Amino acid sequence: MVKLPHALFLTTLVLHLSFTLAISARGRVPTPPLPILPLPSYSQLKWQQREIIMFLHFGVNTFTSYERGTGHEDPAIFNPVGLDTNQWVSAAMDAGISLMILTAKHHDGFCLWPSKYTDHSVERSHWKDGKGDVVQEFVDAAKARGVDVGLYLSPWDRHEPRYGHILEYNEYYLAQLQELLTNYGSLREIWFDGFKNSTLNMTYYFTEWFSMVKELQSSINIFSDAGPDVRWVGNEDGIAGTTCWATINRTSLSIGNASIEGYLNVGDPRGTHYLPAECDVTIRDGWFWHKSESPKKLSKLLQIYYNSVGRNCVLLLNVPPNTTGLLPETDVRRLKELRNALDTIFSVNLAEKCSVKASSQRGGKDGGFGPENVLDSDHLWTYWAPVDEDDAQDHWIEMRGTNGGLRFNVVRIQEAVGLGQRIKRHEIYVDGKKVAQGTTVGHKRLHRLKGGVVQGSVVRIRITESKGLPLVSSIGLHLDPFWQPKDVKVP
Ligand code: FUL
Repeated sequence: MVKLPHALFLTTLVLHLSFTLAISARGRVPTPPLPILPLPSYSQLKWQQREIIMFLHFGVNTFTSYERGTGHEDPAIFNPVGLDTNQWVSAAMDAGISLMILTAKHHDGFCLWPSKYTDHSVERSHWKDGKGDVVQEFVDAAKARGVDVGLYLSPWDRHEPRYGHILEYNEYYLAQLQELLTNYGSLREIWFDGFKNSTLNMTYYFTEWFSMVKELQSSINIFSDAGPDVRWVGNEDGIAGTTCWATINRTSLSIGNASIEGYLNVGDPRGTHYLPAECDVTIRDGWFWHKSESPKKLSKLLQIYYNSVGRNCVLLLNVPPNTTGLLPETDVRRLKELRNALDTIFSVNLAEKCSVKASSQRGGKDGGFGPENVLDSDHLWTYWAPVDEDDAQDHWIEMRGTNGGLRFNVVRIQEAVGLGQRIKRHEIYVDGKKVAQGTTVGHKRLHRLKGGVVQGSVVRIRITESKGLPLVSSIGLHLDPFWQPKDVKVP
């Protein structure tokens, strides 16, 4: 018979042992690697996943056919008798777009909402006898269908007499900003255009404006040449640098400074801030609607997509409403064509049918960081990670076609940017032959192969240089039927 003190001792020993074992068993589950700073914010990650955002330039310029109004326009000319913001939203949704940004006020100073601080607005137009509010109709239509909204409010104002009087104008601008940020619910992006072309001396109090924005809406992204959440890409052609870091030194940036356009285009591997670039470009020649213009060809839009989204940026595509207040049918059709083309190219990933292996994998087999993660549907939080000790700087991942050869002309690579942008250089091989190489990857890197369609059975992606260990979240091999480089015979 066991005496009581002995029984207690034994029970304690058993409990202690099983606890220790449990801890050590847990202790063997491989943990995610440490991130490499700077990291994106939650709102930046969400923004980057949108890939395409719709921009809408609308105002008195739509009726005068100017690109930059003088500020002397008579508000009475603004009369979009058939305005239908539902049609705008339908066009965006059909194109797979989840965020739309409207010019609440452009450089001419005319306000699309009845601002109480000026009468240079819809209030003095004939539209709805001066009782309408375009911003409200836009927001209502979008929100009713689950589409997010953002607004553009031009700092340069050619109408407002306070412009040029620094304190008064800054207060006026801030007052309008507060109207927009408090009366229309949640906004996902606010656009501060750095452009001004004025002889008047004007300093903008961006610091105060930005602080007020964040105070009123915490999940909003602020766009300007210099962020703080989204930066300009340095041109209005939809072209990011072939090297494009989401990181940059914010202290080297200033708003409206043409000399930093190159730096904005490329970013900085040693950047202290995560500040990804947005590529604004218009579907037509002008930002505003002009009768004589027509939308860009599908091939041009696809090229823009590859050069922006395919280079770690977001594409902000402007589609201007016409004088009726509708998006032109030609443009709506082109948007649909773009969506269909993107779906055709990217809905099939030939790599999914491949067996996949890598140079090494964190935590070994079944550790949770294996190369199979690049073929699942999560393009952010499941990823392939090599082992920590592997400092050979030749990390690779290989896909082998199971049923005969692979035939593709686009390679997609995505990094687990939630843990920091890392890859500096990479190369792509098909059956041992190099078919493409590049530098940064980031959220998404697309290679349209210069040699056209390749056929082969083993595709190897080598990461030859990175900040710390590379973490690859997704890989795709795609066939783009719209891509036929000149002078290349299709096999
Ligand atoms: C520029 C403006 O001057 C254009 O009119 C347009 O709004 C574009 C998006 O930004 O700076």
